[in-house]
Amino acid sequence: MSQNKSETGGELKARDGFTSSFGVLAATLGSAVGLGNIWKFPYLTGTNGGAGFLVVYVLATLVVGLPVMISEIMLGRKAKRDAVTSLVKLAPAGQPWWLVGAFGVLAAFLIMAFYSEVAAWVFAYIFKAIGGEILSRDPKVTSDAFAALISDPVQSLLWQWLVLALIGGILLLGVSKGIEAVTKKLMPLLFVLLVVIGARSLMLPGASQGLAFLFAPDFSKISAAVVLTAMGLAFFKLSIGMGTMITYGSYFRDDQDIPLTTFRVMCADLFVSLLAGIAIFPAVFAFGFQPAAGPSLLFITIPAVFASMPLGHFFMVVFFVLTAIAATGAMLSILEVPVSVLSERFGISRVKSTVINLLLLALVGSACALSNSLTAEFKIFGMTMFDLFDFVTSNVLMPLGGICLCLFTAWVWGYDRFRAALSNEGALNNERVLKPLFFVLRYVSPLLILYVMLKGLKII
Ligand code: VAL
Repeated sequence: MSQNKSETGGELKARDGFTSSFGVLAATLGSAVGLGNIWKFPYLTGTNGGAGFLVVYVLATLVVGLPVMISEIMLGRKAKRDAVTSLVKLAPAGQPWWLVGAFGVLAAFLIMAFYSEVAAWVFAYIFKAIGGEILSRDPKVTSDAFAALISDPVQSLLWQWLVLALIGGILLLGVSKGIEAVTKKLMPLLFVLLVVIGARSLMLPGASQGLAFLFAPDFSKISAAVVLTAMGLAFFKLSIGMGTMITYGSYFRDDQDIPLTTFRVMCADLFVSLLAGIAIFPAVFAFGFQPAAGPSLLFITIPAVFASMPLGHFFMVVFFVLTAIAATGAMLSILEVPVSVLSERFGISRVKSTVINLLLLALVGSACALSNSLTAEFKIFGMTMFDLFDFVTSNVLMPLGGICLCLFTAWVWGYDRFRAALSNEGALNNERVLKPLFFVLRYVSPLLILYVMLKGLKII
Protein backbone atom coordinates (compact mmCIF):
# COMPACT_ATOMS: atom_id res chain seq x y z
CA MET A 1 0.00 0.00 0.00
CA SER A 2 1.38 3.41 -0.86
CA GLN A 3 1.34 5.95 1.90
CA ASN A 4 1.19 9.62 1.09
CA LYS A 5 1.86 11.58 4.21
CA SER A 6 -0.80 14.21 4.62
CA GLU A 7 -1.93 16.56 7.27
CA THR A 8 -5.40 16.28 8.72
CA GLY A 9 -6.47 18.51 11.53
CA GLY A 10 -2.87 19.48 12.22
CA GLU A 11 -1.55 15.93 12.62
CA LEU A 12 0.39 13.91 10.13
CA LYS A 13 -1.54 10.87 9.12
CA ALA A 14 -0.79 8.10 6.64
CA ARG A 15 -3.19 8.36 3.73
CA ASP A 16 -4.38 5.32 1.88
CA GLY A 17 -3.84 5.28 -1.89
CA PHE A 18 -3.78 3.12 -5.01
CA THR A 19 -0.64 1.03 -5.20
CA SER A 20 0.22 0.18 -8.81
CA SER A 21 -0.25 1.98 -12.07
CA PHE A 22 -2.52 -0.78 -13.31
CA GLY A 23 -4.43 -0.60 -10.04
CA VAL A 24 -5.12 3.10 -10.68
CA LEU A 25 -6.37 2.37 -14.17
CA ALA A 26 -8.50 -0.55 -13.02
CA ALA A 27 -10.05 1.32 -10.11
CA THR A 28 -10.82 4.41 -12.20
CA LEU A 29 -12.30 2.19 -14.85
CA GLY A 30 -14.14 0.35 -12.11
CA SER A 31 -15.75 3.65 -11.18
CA ALA A 32 -16.61 4.62 -14.75
CA VAL A 33 -17.95 1.26 -15.91
CA GLY A 34 -21.15 0.33 -14.18
CA LEU A 35 -24.88 0.41 -14.62
CA GLY A 36 -24.37 3.54 -16.67
CA ASN A 37 -23.00 1.38 -19.49
CA ILE A 38 -25.11 -1.69 -19.15
CA TRP A 39 -28.43 -0.27 -18.01
CA LYS A 40 -28.56 3.50 -18.62
CA PHE A 41 -26.74 3.86 -21.93
CA PRO A 42 -28.89 1.29 -23.78
CA TYR A 43 -32.18 2.55 -22.38
CA LEU A 44 -31.42 6.22 -23.04
CA THR A 45 -30.20 5.39 -26.55
CA GLY A 46 -33.46 3.49 -27.03
CA THR A 47 -35.72 6.26 -25.78
CA ASN A 48 -33.85 9.03 -27.61
CA GLY A 49 -33.86 7.63 -31.11
CA GLY A 50 -30.70 5.51 -31.39
CA ALA A 51 -27.60 6.42 -33.39
CA GLY A 52 -28.18 10.20 -33.42
CA PHE A 53 -28.15 10.16 -29.63
CA LEU A 54 -25.00 8.04 -29.67
CA VAL A 55 -23.20 10.61 -31.84
CA VAL A 56 -24.14 13.47 -29.51
CA TYR A 57 -23.14 11.41 -26.50
CA VAL A 58 -19.70 10.65 -27.95
CA LEU A 59 -19.19 14.33 -28.76
CA ALA A 60 -20.21 15.35 -25.25
CA THR A 61 -17.80 12.79 -23.81
CA LEU A 62 -14.90 14.18 -25.84
CA VAL A 63 -15.52 17.91 -25.61
CA VAL A 64 -16.92 18.13 -22.11
CA GLY A 65 -16.38 14.85 -20.29
CA LEU A 66 -12.72 14.27 -20.94
CA PRO A 67 -11.45 17.77 -20.01
CA VAL A 68 -13.56 17.92 -16.85
CA MET A 69 -12.42 14.45 -15.82
CA ILE A 70 -8.76 15.35 -16.29
CA SER A 71 -9.20 18.51 -14.28
CA GLU A 72 -11.02 16.73 -11.43
CA ILE A 73 -8.38 14.03 -11.10
CA MET A 74 -5.63 16.64 -11.27
CA LEU A 75 -7.16 18.76 -8.50
CA GLY A 76 -7.71 15.72 -6.32
CA ARG A 77 -4.17 14.49 -6.76
CA LYS A 78 -2.73 17.91 -6.06
CA ALA A 79 -4.71 18.42 -2.85
CA LYS A 80 -4.77 14.77 -1.71
CA ARG A 81 -7.94 15.37 0.20
CA ASP A 82 -11.66 14.59 0.03
CA ALA A 83 -13.84 16.44 -2.51
CA VAL A 84 -14.66 19.37 -0.21
CA THR A 85 -11.30 19.83 1.53
CA SER A 86 -9.45 19.61 -1.79
CA LEU A 87 -11.19 22.73 -3.01
CA VAL A 88 -10.77 24.48 0.34
CA LYS A 89 -7.08 23.76 0.12
CA LEU A 90 -6.54 24.78 -3.49
CA ALA A 91 -8.77 27.87 -3.64
CA PRO A 92 -7.54 31.33 -2.63
CA ALA A 93 -8.42 32.08 0.99
CA GLY A 94 -11.98 33.23 1.52
CA GLN A 95 -13.37 32.09 -1.85
CA PRO A 96 -16.20 29.57 -1.48
CA TRP A 97 -15.10 27.07 -4.16
CA TRP A 98 -15.58 24.29 -1.62
CA LEU A 99 -19.28 24.61 -2.44
CA VAL A 100 -18.52 22.84 -5.72
CA GLY A 101 -17.29 19.89 -3.68
CA ALA A 102 -20.33 20.12 -1.45
CA PHE A 103 -22.67 19.97 -4.45
CA GLY A 104 -20.66 17.00 -5.67
CA VAL A 105 -21.35 15.28 -2.37
CA LEU A 106 -25.06 16.01 -2.76
CA ALA A 107 -25.02 14.65 -6.32
CA ALA A 108 -23.16 11.51 -5.21
CA PHE A 109 -25.66 10.95 -2.41
CA LEU A 110 -28.72 11.34 -4.64
CA ILE A 111 -27.21 9.14 -7.36
CA MET A 112 -26.46 6.47 -4.81
CA ALA A 113 -30.09 6.60 -3.64
CA PHE A 114 -31.48 5.45 -7.00
CA TYR A 115 -28.40 3.62 -8.29
CA SER A 116 -28.49 1.24 -5.35
CA GLU A 117 -32.04 0.32 -6.33
CA VAL A 118 -31.07 -0.52 -9.91
CA ALA A 119 -28.20 -2.53 -8.46
CA ALA A 120 -30.77 -4.19 -6.22
CA TRP A 121 -32.68 -5.38 -9.30
CA VAL A 122 -29.46 -6.77 -10.74
CA PHE A 123 -28.68 -8.68 -7.55
CA ALA A 124 -32.24 -10.01 -7.42
CA TYR A 125 -31.88 -11.07 -11.06
CA ILE A 126 -28.91 -13.27 -10.20
CA PHE A 127 -31.29 -15.43 -8.23
CA LYS A 128 -34.06 -15.24 -10.78
CA ALA A 129 -31.50 -16.31 -13.37
CA ILE A 130 -30.43 -19.27 -11.24
CA GLY A 131 -34.05 -20.30 -10.82
CA GLY A 132 -34.50 -20.09 -14.60
CA GLU A 133 -37.86 -18.31 -14.35
CA ILE A 134 -36.80 -15.39 -16.57
CA LEU A 135 -35.15 -17.50 -19.27
CA SER A 136 -37.68 -16.82 -22.01
CA ARG A 137 -37.85 -15.31 -25.49
CA ASP A 138 -41.40 -14.15 -24.88
CA PRO A 139 -41.52 -10.37 -24.21
CA LYS A 140 -44.57 -10.87 -22.02
CA VAL A 141 -42.86 -13.36 -19.71
CA THR A 142 -39.72 -11.27 -19.18
CA SER A 143 -41.69 -8.00 -18.83
CA ASP A 144 -44.06 -9.51 -16.29
CA ALA A 145 -41.18 -10.90 -14.23
CA PHE A 146 -39.53 -7.48 -14.08
CA ALA A 147 -42.80 -5.70 -13.25
CA ALA A 148 -43.44 -8.20 -10.44
CA LEU A 149 -40.05 -7.46 -8.91
CA ILE A 150 -40.13 -3.68 -8.99
CA SER A 151 -43.71 -3.41 -7.81
CA ASP A 152 -43.05 -5.57 -4.75
CA PRO A 153 -42.14 -3.19 -1.92
CA VAL A 154 -40.64 -5.85 0.33
CA GLN A 155 -38.29 -7.27 -2.29
CA SER A 156 -37.33 -3.80 -3.54
CA LEU A 157 -36.40 -2.60 -0.07
CA LEU A 158 -34.65 -5.72 1.12
CA TRP A 159 -32.47 -6.02 -1.96
CA GLN A 160 -31.52 -2.38 -1.75
CA TRP A 161 -30.53 -2.65 1.88
CA LEU A 162 -28.54 -5.79 1.18
CA VAL A 163 -26.68 -3.96 -1.57
CA LEU A 164 -25.96 -1.03 0.73
CA ALA A 165 -24.67 -3.35 3.44
CA LEU A 166 -22.38 -5.07 0.95
CA ILE A 167 -20.92 -1.81 -0.30
CA GLY A 168 -20.41 -0.62 3.27
CA GLY A 169 -18.53 -3.82 4.08
CA ILE A 170 -16.15 -3.42 1.16
CA LEU A 171 -15.55 0.26 1.93
CA LEU A 172 -14.64 -0.59 5.49
CA LEU A 173 -11.77 -2.72 4.21
CA GLY A 174 -10.13 0.51 3.02
CA VAL A 175 -9.34 2.03 -0.33
CA SER A 176 -6.56 -0.02 -1.79
CA LYS A 177 -7.43 -3.37 -0.29
CA GLY A 178 -11.13 -3.13 -0.96
CA ILE A 179 -11.62 -1.21 -4.15
CA GLU A 180 -8.44 -2.08 -5.95
CA ALA A 181 -8.58 -5.79 -5.25
CA VAL A 182 -12.19 -6.28 -6.25
CA THR A 183 -12.17 -4.29 -9.46
CA LYS A 184 -8.78 -5.35 -10.77
CA LYS A 185 -9.69 -8.99 -10.93
CA LEU A 186 -13.13 -8.83 -12.42
CA MET A 187 -13.29 -6.10 -15.05
CA PRO A 188 -11.66 -8.15 -17.82
CA LEU A 189 -14.21 -10.93 -17.38
CA LEU A 190 -17.06 -8.54 -17.99
CA PHE A 191 -15.50 -7.40 -21.28
CA VAL A 192 -15.22 -10.99 -22.46
CA LEU A 193 -18.77 -11.90 -21.58
CA LEU A 194 -20.18 -8.82 -23.28
CA VAL A 195 -18.31 -9.78 -26.46
CA VAL A 196 -19.83 -13.28 -26.30
CA ILE A 197 -23.37 -11.95 -25.81
CA GLY A 198 -22.86 -9.33 -28.52
CA ALA A 199 -21.71 -12.02 -30.97
CA ARG A 200 -24.78 -14.11 -30.22
CA SER A 201 -27.09 -11.15 -30.52
CA LEU A 202 -25.59 -10.25 -33.91
CA MET A 203 -26.37 -13.72 -35.23
CA LEU A 204 -30.08 -13.45 -34.44
CA PRO A 205 -32.41 -13.11 -37.43
CA GLY A 206 -33.25 -9.42 -37.88
CA ALA A 207 -30.12 -8.28 -36.05
CA SER A 208 -29.29 -5.79 -38.80
CA GLN A 209 -32.26 -3.63 -37.84
CA GLY A 210 -30.84 -3.30 -34.35
CA LEU A 211 -27.42 -2.41 -35.72
CA ALA A 212 -28.94 0.23 -37.99
CA PHE A 213 -30.81 1.67 -34.99
CA LEU A 214 -27.54 1.91 -33.07
CA PHE A 215 -25.23 3.09 -35.83
CA ALA A 216 -27.19 4.81 -38.63
CA PRO A 217 -27.91 8.30 -37.27
CA ASP A 218 -31.19 10.06 -37.76
CA PHE A 219 -30.73 13.55 -36.39
CA SER A 220 -34.37 14.53 -36.74
CA LYS A 221 -34.97 13.23 -33.21
CA ILE A 222 -32.31 15.44 -31.64
CA SER A 223 -33.81 18.23 -29.54
CA ALA A 224 -32.19 20.46 -26.92
CA ALA A 225 -33.52 18.15 -24.20
CA VAL A 226 -31.95 15.15 -25.94
CA VAL A 227 -28.59 16.91 -26.12
CA LEU A 228 -28.82 17.68 -22.40
CA THR A 229 -29.64 14.04 -21.68
CA ALA A 230 -26.60 12.92 -23.71
CA MET A 231 -24.37 15.36 -21.87
CA GLY A 232 -25.77 14.25 -18.51
CA LEU A 233 -25.01 10.67 -19.51
CA ALA A 234 -21.42 11.66 -20.32
CA PHE A 235 -21.06 13.10 -16.79
CA PHE A 236 -22.70 10.07 -15.25
CA LYS A 237 -20.58 7.67 -17.25
CA LEU A 238 -17.24 9.23 -16.40
CA SER A 239 -18.26 9.75 -12.75
CA ILE A 240 -17.65 13.50 -12.97
CA GLY A 241 -19.46 16.42 -11.38
CA MET A 242 -20.18 14.19 -8.38
CA GLY A 243 -16.92 14.51 -6.49
CA THR A 244 -15.86 10.99 -7.39
CA MET A 245 -12.95 11.80 -9.65
CA ILE A 246 -11.61 14.43 -7.23
CA THR A 247 -11.71 11.79 -4.52
CA TYR A 248 -10.15 9.10 -6.71
CA GLY A 249 -7.59 11.61 -7.97
CA SER A 250 -6.52 12.09 -4.37
CA TYR A 251 -5.51 8.42 -4.28
CA PHE A 252 -3.56 8.67 -7.57
CA ARG A 253 0.19 8.15 -7.57
CA ASP A 254 2.27 11.23 -8.25
CA ASP A 255 3.94 9.69 -11.29
CA GLN A 256 0.69 8.61 -12.97
CA ASP A 257 0.12 10.22 -16.39
CA ILE A 258 -3.34 11.71 -15.80
CA PRO A 259 -4.33 12.72 -19.36
CA LEU A 260 -3.28 9.33 -20.72
CA THR A 261 -4.99 7.34 -17.97
CA THR A 262 -8.15 9.40 -18.38
CA PHE A 263 -8.16 8.93 -22.14
CA ARG A 264 -7.77 5.18 -21.76
CA VAL A 265 -10.56 5.01 -19.21
CA MET A 266 -12.83 7.05 -21.48
CA CYS A 267 -12.14 4.79 -24.49
CA ALA A 268 -12.64 1.60 -22.51
CA ASP A 269 -15.81 2.97 -20.97
CA LEU A 270 -17.21 3.90 -24.37
CA PHE A 271 -16.27 0.50 -25.69
CA VAL A 272 -18.19 -1.25 -22.90
CA SER A 273 -21.24 0.92 -23.60
CA LEU A 274 -21.10 0.05 -27.28
CA LEU A 275 -20.76 -3.63 -26.46
CA ALA A 276 -23.82 -3.40 -24.25
CA GLY A 277 -25.66 -1.67 -27.10
CA ILE A 278 -24.59 -4.39 -29.54
CA ALA A 279 -25.74 -7.05 -27.09
CA ILE A 280 -29.14 -5.47 -26.60
CA PHE A 281 -30.44 -3.73 -29.74
CA PRO A 282 -30.23 -6.58 -32.28
CA ALA A 283 -32.16 -8.68 -29.76
CA VAL A 284 -34.71 -5.93 -29.21
CA PHE A 285 -35.65 -6.02 -32.89
CA ALA A 286 -35.24 -9.78 -33.32
CA PHE A 287 -37.68 -10.60 -30.52
CA GLY A 288 -40.12 -7.74 -30.98
CA PHE A 289 -39.30 -5.69 -27.87
CA GLN A 290 -39.70 -1.92 -27.86
CA PRO A 291 -36.39 0.03 -28.09
CA ALA A 292 -38.04 2.82 -26.12
CA ALA A 293 -39.06 0.54 -23.25
CA GLY A 294 -37.13 2.73 -20.79
CA PRO A 295 -35.38 1.59 -17.59
CA SER A 296 -36.73 -1.97 -17.97
CA LEU A 297 -34.94 -2.52 -21.32
CA LEU A 298 -31.91 -4.42 -20.01
CA PHE A 299 -33.95 -6.61 -17.69
CA ILE A 300 -36.51 -7.68 -20.25
CA THR A 301 -34.30 -8.03 -23.33
CA ILE A 302 -31.13 -9.70 -22.10
CA PRO A 303 -32.90 -12.85 -20.78
CA ALA A 304 -34.32 -13.36 -24.28
CA VAL A 305 -30.82 -13.37 -25.78
CA PHE A 306 -29.72 -16.01 -23.30
CA ALA A 307 -32.85 -18.04 -23.90
CA SER A 308 -31.73 -18.40 -27.50
CA MET A 309 -28.15 -19.48 -26.98
CA PRO A 310 -26.47 -22.72 -25.95
CA LEU A 311 -25.62 -22.82 -22.24
CA GLY A 312 -27.80 -19.70 -21.97
CA HIS A 313 -28.91 -20.49 -18.44
CA PHE A 314 -25.35 -20.66 -17.19
CA PHE A 315 -24.23 -17.55 -19.10
CA MET A 316 -27.20 -15.56 -17.86
CA VAL A 317 -26.23 -16.21 -14.25
CA VAL A 318 -22.63 -15.21 -15.02
CA PHE A 319 -23.85 -12.07 -16.80
CA PHE A 320 -25.88 -10.82 -13.85
CA VAL A 321 -23.07 -11.68 -11.43
CA LEU A 322 -20.61 -9.64 -13.49
CA THR A 323 -23.05 -6.77 -13.90
CA ALA A 324 -23.54 -6.79 -10.14
CA ILE A 325 -19.77 -6.59 -9.74
CA ALA A 326 -19.49 -3.69 -12.20
CA ALA A 327 -22.27 -1.91 -10.31
CA THR A 328 -20.41 -2.59 -7.08
CA GLY A 329 -17.19 -0.98 -8.36
CA ALA A 330 -19.16 2.08 -9.41
CA MET A 331 -21.08 2.31 -6.13
CA LEU A 332 -17.88 2.03 -4.13
CA SER A 333 -16.62 5.12 -5.92
CA ILE A 334 -19.85 7.06 -5.45
CA LEU A 335 -20.16 6.30 -1.76
CA GLU A 336 -16.49 7.02 -1.21
CA VAL A 337 -17.31 10.70 -1.83
CA PRO A 338 -19.55 11.38 1.21
CA VAL A 339 -17.67 8.84 3.34
CA SER A 340 -14.30 10.52 2.79
CA VAL A 341 -15.74 14.02 3.29
CA LEU A 342 -17.30 13.08 6.59
CA SER A 343 -14.22 11.27 7.87
CA GLU A 344 -11.47 13.58 6.60
CA ARG A 345 -13.21 16.92 6.79
CA PHE A 346 -14.99 16.36 10.08
CA GLY A 347 -12.51 14.00 11.66
CA ILE A 348 -15.05 11.21 12.19
CA SER A 349 -13.66 7.67 12.01
CA ARG A 350 -14.03 5.90 8.67
CA VAL A 351 -16.18 3.23 10.22
CA LYS A 352 -18.59 5.74 11.75
CA SER A 353 -18.68 7.79 8.58
CA THR A 354 -19.54 4.73 6.49
CA VAL A 355 -22.27 3.65 8.89
CA ILE A 356 -23.83 7.13 9.06
CA ASN A 357 -23.89 7.43 5.29
CA LEU A 358 -25.38 3.99 4.83
CA LEU A 359 -28.14 4.62 7.35
CA LEU A 360 -29.02 7.90 5.67
CA LEU A 361 -28.97 6.21 2.29
CA ALA A 362 -31.20 3.39 3.47
CA LEU A 363 -33.68 6.08 4.48
CA VAL A 364 -33.51 8.36 1.43
CA GLY A 365 -32.97 5.45 -0.96
CA SER A 366 -36.21 3.82 0.24
CA ALA A 367 -38.15 6.57 -1.50
CA CYS A 368 -36.52 5.40 -4.76
CA ALA A 369 -36.90 1.72 -3.96
CA LEU A 370 -40.64 2.20 -3.44
CA SER A 371 -41.13 4.45 -6.47
CA ASN A 372 -42.80 1.63 -8.37
CA SER A 373 -45.01 0.56 -5.49
CA LEU A 374 -45.94 2.39 -2.28
CA THR A 375 -44.65 5.86 -3.25
CA ALA A 376 -45.54 5.62 -6.97
CA GLU A 377 -48.12 8.37 -6.62
CA PHE A 378 -45.84 10.69 -4.68
CA LYS A 379 -44.45 12.95 -7.39
CA ILE A 380 -42.57 16.24 -7.58
CA PHE A 381 -42.59 18.03 -10.97
CA GLY A 382 -44.51 15.00 -12.22
CA MET A 383 -41.65 12.63 -11.34
CA THR A 384 -41.31 9.85 -8.79
CA MET A 385 -38.34 10.15 -6.42
CA PHE A 386 -36.40 7.66 -8.50
CA ASP A 387 -36.89 9.70 -11.68
CA LEU A 388 -36.43 13.03 -9.90
CA PHE A 389 -33.06 12.14 -8.36
CA ASP A 390 -31.90 10.77 -11.70
CA PHE A 391 -33.08 13.88 -13.56
CA VAL A 392 -31.74 16.45 -11.11
CA THR A 393 -28.31 14.88 -10.82
CA SER A 394 -27.70 14.34 -14.55
CA ASN A 395 -29.33 17.49 -15.85
CA VAL A 396 -28.58 20.05 -13.15
CA LEU A 397 -26.11 19.13 -10.42
CA MET A 398 -23.40 17.40 -12.47
CA PRO A 399 -23.39 19.93 -15.33
CA LEU A 400 -23.27 22.80 -12.82
CA GLY A 401 -20.40 21.10 -11.03
CA GLY A 402 -18.66 20.66 -14.39
CA ILE A 403 -18.97 24.37 -15.22
CA CYS A 404 -17.59 25.40 -11.84
CA LEU A 405 -14.65 22.99 -12.12
CA CYS A 406 -13.74 24.36 -15.55
CA LEU A 407 -13.95 27.91 -14.21
CA PHE A 408 -11.90 27.09 -11.16
CA THR A 409 -9.16 25.28 -13.07
CA ALA A 410 -8.85 27.68 -15.97
CA TRP A 411 -9.60 31.06 -14.39
CA VAL A 412 -8.59 30.70 -10.75
CA TRP A 413 -5.88 28.07 -10.67
CA GLY A 414 -4.26 29.10 -13.92
CA TYR A 415 -2.14 27.58 -16.66
CA ASP A 416 1.19 27.38 -14.83
CA ARG A 417 -0.11 25.29 -11.98
CA PHE A 418 -2.25 23.25 -14.39
CA ARG A 419 0.79 22.47 -16.52
CA ALA A 420 3.01 21.69 -13.56
CA ALA A 421 0.42 19.36 -12.06
CA LEU A 422 -0.38 17.52 -15.28
CA SER A 423 3.18 17.19 -16.46
CA ASN A 424 3.97 15.62 -13.09
CA GLU A 425 6.11 18.62 -12.12
CA GLY A 426 8.17 18.39 -15.31
CA ALA A 427 8.58 14.63 -15.61
CA LEU A 428 6.25 14.44 -18.60
CA ASN A 429 6.56 16.72 -21.58
CA ASN A 430 3.13 17.15 -23.09
CA GLU A 431 2.71 20.85 -23.75
CA ARG A 432 1.15 20.14 -27.15
CA VAL A 433 -1.72 18.42 -25.38
CA LEU A 434 -1.95 20.73 -22.38
CA LYS A 435 -2.30 24.06 -24.20
CA PRO A 436 -5.35 23.09 -26.29
CA LEU A 437 -6.79 21.26 -23.30
CA PHE A 438 -6.52 24.38 -21.19
CA PHE A 439 -8.17 26.43 -23.93
CA VAL A 440 -11.09 24.00 -24.02
CA LEU A 441 -11.41 24.15 -20.23
CA ARG A 442 -11.26 27.93 -20.24
CA TYR A 443 -13.78 28.69 -22.96
CA VAL A 444 -15.33 25.78 -24.81
CA SER A 445 -16.52 23.37 -22.09
CA PRO A 446 -18.03 25.87 -19.63
CA LEU A 447 -19.89 27.82 -22.29
CA LEU A 448 -21.10 24.70 -24.00
CA ILE A 449 -22.31 23.07 -20.79
CA LEU A 450 -24.09 26.26 -19.78
CA TYR A 451 -25.76 26.66 -23.15
CA VAL A 452 -26.86 23.02 -23.38
CA MET A 453 -28.16 23.11 -19.83
CA LEU A 454 -30.18 26.31 -20.18
CA LYS A 455 -31.55 25.29 -23.57
CA GLY A 456 -32.32 21.72 -22.46
CA LEU A 457 -34.15 22.93 -19.36
CA LYS A 458 -36.02 25.48 -21.53
CA ILE A 459 -34.66 28.42 -19.53
CA ILE A 460 -33.56 30.14 -22.75
N1 VAL B 1 -19.92 5.97 -13.79
C1 VAL B 1 -20.67 4.97 -13.10
C2 VAL B 1 -21.64 4.30 -14.02
O1 VAL B 1 -21.70 4.59 -15.15
C3 VAL B 1 -21.29 5.52 -11.84
C4 VAL B 1 -20.27 6.00 -10.86
C5 VAL B 1 -22.31 6.59 -12.07
O2 VAL B 1 -22.34 3.44 -13.68
